[in-house]
Amino acid sequence: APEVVTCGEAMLLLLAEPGVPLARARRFTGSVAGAESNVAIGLARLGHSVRWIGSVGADPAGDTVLSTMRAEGVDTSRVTVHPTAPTGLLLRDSHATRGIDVQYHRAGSAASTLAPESVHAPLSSGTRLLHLTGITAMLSDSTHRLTRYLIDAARDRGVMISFDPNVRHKLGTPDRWRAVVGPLLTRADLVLAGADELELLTGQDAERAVHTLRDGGVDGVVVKYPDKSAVLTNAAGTRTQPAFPVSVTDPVGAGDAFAAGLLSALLRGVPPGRALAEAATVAALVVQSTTDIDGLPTPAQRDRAFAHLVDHAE
Ligand code: KDG
Repeated sequence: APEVVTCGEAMLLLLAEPGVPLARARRFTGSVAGAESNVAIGLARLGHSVRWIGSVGADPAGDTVLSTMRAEGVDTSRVTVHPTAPTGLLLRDSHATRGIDVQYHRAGSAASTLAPESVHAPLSSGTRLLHLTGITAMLSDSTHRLTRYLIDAARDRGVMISFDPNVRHKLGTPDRWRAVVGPLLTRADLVLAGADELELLTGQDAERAVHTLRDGGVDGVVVKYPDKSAVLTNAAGTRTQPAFPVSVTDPVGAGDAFAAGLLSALLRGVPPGRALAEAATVAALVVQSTTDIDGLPTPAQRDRAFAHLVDHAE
């Protein structure tokens, strides 16, 4: 039975050659993107049993997504193949410093048709953690319902919920994000969010939002700041983890990598300070390689990088 369950849209990623703007790029690398599938792969590589719930089209892109998830050892038993709607597609470029150009082709995709009715027994008896992001809630009315259904199912069973709002402005106006995703935050046990995202979703500055969320029943809140530091506030207090100084090849996927690193540590009972440092290590590995997932480490690779980065940070 999977220890962790995630649910969301995984897309075929066409990644432009490094440093070349999307409109000028001639060569593209094929990979798989999707915040929740990234976290699923991250946790699977770190040795956890993970189920990813999603839907793909009956098309070659869907085959790529499914075979990639299966090759990573992720449980795809709840993934449906939609007979007519296509697999979502994402084109993007990558630069260390310039803004990244992202082009979605996902309106009406197979994943946007997901609904509570289409997912059979999402959680299993051994499931300890449900990880969700705001992206799924924003895809369509039915995926918004699915998100709330999964949250209810997890809460009924005492399964821990981690939630990353993952605000993507191309998916909706700030008002819509606030209306749809804002109310989901206090239903989670752990929230991982950028300071700007918390401000957008709660209308409060990040520090105040952390207190409001904790008063609303959220156990732990991780706020990620523009200087790339992360601050975890929970019952044990507040801890700050700076980002490790590494040279960035492709920053996309850092948040998902951080989430996978942190969730793995928490599932293993690692104390908060070390858990944050492991999360920052996994993020540092992902930004040093292209695509969202190439840099995601095995436990041995994480531990080796951890020793190296912590050494050099002192
Ligand atoms: O978290 C990285 C994601 O932004 C990327 O994989 C694609 O899920 C994605 C999205 O909706 O932007």
